[in-house]
Amino acid sequence: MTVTAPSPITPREQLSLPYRFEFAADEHGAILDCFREHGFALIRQMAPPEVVADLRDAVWEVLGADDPPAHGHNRTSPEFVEHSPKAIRLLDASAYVELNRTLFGTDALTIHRSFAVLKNAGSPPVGWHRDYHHTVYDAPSEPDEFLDAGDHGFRALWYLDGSYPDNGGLWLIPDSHRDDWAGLEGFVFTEGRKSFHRVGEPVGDYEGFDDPQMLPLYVDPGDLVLYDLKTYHAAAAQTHSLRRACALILRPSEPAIAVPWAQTETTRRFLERTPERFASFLRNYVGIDYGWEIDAAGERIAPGPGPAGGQRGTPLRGS
Ligand SMILES: O=C(O)CCC(=O)C(=O)O
Ligand SMILES: [Fe+2]
Repeated sequence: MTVTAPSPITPREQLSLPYRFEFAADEHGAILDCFREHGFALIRQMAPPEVVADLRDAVWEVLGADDPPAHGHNRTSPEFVEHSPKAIRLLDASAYVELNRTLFGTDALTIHRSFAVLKNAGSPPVGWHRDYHHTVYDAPSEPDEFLDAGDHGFRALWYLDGSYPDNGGLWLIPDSHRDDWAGLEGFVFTEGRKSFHRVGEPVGDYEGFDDPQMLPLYVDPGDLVLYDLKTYHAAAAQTHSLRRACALILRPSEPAIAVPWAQTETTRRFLERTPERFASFLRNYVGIDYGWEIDAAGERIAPGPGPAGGQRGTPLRGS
């Protein structure tokens, strides 16, 4: 593959950093060292093809089958695992579960949260952002602030149709998870360091891929992308084909985490129908209810028309 200047996309075979960031599924120590040091790691072929095939079907069934998205549209499900019995098959990717056991130092793991993304050709880029949801105001006002608040939280994404820089691909900025990361030269952060934009340009999440610190990832189906909640990332425009992605993120089963929302009906049904062999992963599972939010006075607001109930439309960006 040759690339003509000034394309910002580095050809796959030339992609290089002064350290290794691609690993085999059993290199736990090296994976976690890279993840902690540089804020990300790419693990090759961590899920077997039959699990990937089931997940691809699951994303399509949950987000596309009844009503395929039009050209240029994308959809997300913020509680993917609750909507398709095939989604939990990710727990049959034993290498993934083992990696989490090493990461957390315990065998007792619970599903923390899950989501799915379906993008059709023509979908716009996702601007640079981080998924970290710290509480900006006096008290948490949205569910993500309970689930994505931890200083050591992470995302673990499966790109089931792959992710490539010239077609909707995920890019990230190595080392940007560090609290002392200074930002890109010539850019300023937006409020709460959620994103950044060029000095002198309107405030907003930057959508360019033209700074040398930005790293394009080449992800094949079955590969796992692991990145810190504070690592800045973005996705290019989806020029052609469907792109299905999902996540099933784990955490230690104990201690239970406190959340202010009541169990949703979808969560209740999911817990009831999930086969016994996965029961240990459901201990202290809390689901998510986007209908929960509070106003400035701390009062609970009644569920609105948003993505509560688990359907479609949670923004892709982390804000
Ligand atoms: O790959 C993408 O489309 C963006 C993913 C992303 O930003 C996220 O899942 O937080
Ligand atoms: Fe994100």
